[in-house]
Amino acid sequence: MILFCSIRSGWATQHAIFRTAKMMRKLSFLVALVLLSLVSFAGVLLYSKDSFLTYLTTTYAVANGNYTFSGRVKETEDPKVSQGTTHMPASMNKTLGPCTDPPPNLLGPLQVEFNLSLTLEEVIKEISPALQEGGRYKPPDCIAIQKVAIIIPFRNRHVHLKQWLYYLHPILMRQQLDYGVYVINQDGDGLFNRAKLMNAGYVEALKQYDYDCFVFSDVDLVPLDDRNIYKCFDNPRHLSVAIDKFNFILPYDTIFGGVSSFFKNQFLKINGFPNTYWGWGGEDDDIYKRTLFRGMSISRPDSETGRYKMIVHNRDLHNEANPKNPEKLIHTETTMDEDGINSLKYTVKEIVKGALYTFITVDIQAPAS
Ligand SMILES: [Mn+2]
Repeated sequence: MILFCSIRSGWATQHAIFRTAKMMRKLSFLVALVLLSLVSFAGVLLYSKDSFLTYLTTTYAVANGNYTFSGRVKETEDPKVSQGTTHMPASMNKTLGPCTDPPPNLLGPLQVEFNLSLTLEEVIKEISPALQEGGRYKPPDCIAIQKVAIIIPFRNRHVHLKQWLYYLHPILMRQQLDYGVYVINQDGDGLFNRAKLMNAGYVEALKQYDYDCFVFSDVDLVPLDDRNIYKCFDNPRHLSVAIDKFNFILPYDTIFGGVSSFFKNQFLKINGFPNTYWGWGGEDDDIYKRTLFRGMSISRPDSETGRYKMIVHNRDLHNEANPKNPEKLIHTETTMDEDGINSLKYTVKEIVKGALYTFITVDIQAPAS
């Protein structure tokens, strides 16, 4: 019995080993099957994810109509990397977050005196270390909320410009804007045309950088409060609402001169500014009417934040008040479609990238004064 059992158990053991081997073969077959299906499942997943992405990109491009191929490519890039490629090492950019709104280091009310004794060289020495060539700036430790081109229509006002630069650059830096300063200099001594120069400034600034906001400023206006942010808003903005020259009140409700800001799409919506207002006056009222005719309103800071100091000066030569300008305003609604950025003609004579600004001299075919 014992022997039998041992024989039997020996047989049983053999049998068991045989069964185990058979099971092992079965098992490894199963494992291989599972692995194979896992691999093919992963393949299907990857493929469908890819085609899903392609599908998304395509519908987005179609839905947005005017999206160009490069625009679509940009969409898929890492925004942090693409934002900073121009000026900073990639390793730094990875850690940059968006700048806070409002900016943290604003001072509020400011002291501004126009008896600045510094020479332009001294102003350059003081301010240019923080800037890139051509008067460009990006906040070093965060990504700016807007890319702003500051456009200054100009002729023969270098003394004013020096003071504007001295006061504005530090303010704009504290406002943490990704900005550039463009001084648009009218060539020759024909009649001055502020609005046409600003149109040319819009076009030229866009050739330099992908700006989304445009601030148009007279050269003689300096803000007295850095909470008046030089950026764009839901509606075109009038920034210079309380100027010392006008006892810090709006001279009239619809005034839109001095300093204003437009998003690119707001500017295009009104066909830019008129090109046909030669000499002083009227163009700012035309721009105001364009804005209303296109269903927008004027945004303004309060009269505390919007305080300005204006450099006192006599009316420039070749910029006398033009009596023809006010009557043109009656027709803005019909003229604005053919007089604007779509009819702008000028030639660039020279572009100089200085330490504090980009100086662009343009021939705007001005009539003799
Ligand atoms: Mn002035």
